[in-house]
Amino acid sequence: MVASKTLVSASDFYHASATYEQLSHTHATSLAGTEIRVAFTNNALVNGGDRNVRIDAIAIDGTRYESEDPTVIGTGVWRNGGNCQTGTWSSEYLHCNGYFRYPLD
Ligand SMILES: [Ca+2]
Ligand SMILES: [Ca+2]
Repeated sequence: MVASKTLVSASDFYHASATYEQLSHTHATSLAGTEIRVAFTNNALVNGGDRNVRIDAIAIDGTRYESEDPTVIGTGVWRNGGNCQTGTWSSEYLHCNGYFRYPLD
């Protein structure tokens, strides 16, 4: 089963400050699965600034999953001066369109 929900729009999260914003979503139905993905879909250069997103962690039913956990796969993480790549980078940042894939246990 695939379920998706847009939590923020581009205008919501373009912050100059370094504060975190807590976002929440309650799904209308019960979900089951082995992973959850949080995607960054509007990467851009805006007035010379690079739009990125930092995700500290997600929490599902009280269980916290850190983005930098070595089991989390990131598909839009800038690495070693190259392009955004897929891997287990222990990063909280998505620099390009992509997603974090959190394994659920
Ligand atoms: Ca974290
Ligand atoms: Ca970017």
